[in-house]
Amino acid sequence: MSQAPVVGVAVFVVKGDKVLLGRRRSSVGHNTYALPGGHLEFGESFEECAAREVKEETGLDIKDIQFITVTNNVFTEAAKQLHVVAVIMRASLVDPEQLPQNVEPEKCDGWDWYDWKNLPQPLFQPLETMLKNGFSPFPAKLN
Ligand code: 8DG
Ligand code: MG
Ligand code: MG
Repeated sequence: MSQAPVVGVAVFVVKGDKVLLGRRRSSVGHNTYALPGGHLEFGESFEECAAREVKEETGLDIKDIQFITVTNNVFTEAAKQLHVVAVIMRASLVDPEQLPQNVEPEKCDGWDWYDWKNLPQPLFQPLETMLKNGFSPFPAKLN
């Protein structure tokens, strides 16, 4: 029997022209670079979920949390089949000097800032697809 789609929230935490990415240890997208994020919990707003997941995964405090877009992702290759409607948010740091911590080392190899023009490979497939479609979390001048 197939599972019902679930809602995910992923966050572009931006600092200058850099974004925060971490290499996944989870079975879906194993060893690919992805945004911090997770599943929407009962009663949460997208903004609340974004702030909670970023804090839980990286220790970072974010502000100016805005909705950007939504993507539809069907993962059929992992052992566990999964359909995620991903709400994509953008945010900045409360304190630009705050350093990311790898709070969930069983789920991620570690977090770092990457130049938008020089992203690590391979990217998590939903992120790769957004980029191929010309998406950028930055204003047009940086595209
Ligand atoms: P949770 O138990 O903390 O709620 O969940 P999680 O283990 O942190 O979930 P996740 O897989 O990191 O994120 C939920 C889903 O969001 C993921 O399975 C697919 C979707 N998603 C995208 N793009 C991205 C992305 O760039 N990063 C993350 N983390 N999730 C993304 O479609
Ligand atoms: Mg999480
Ligand atoms: Mg996560």
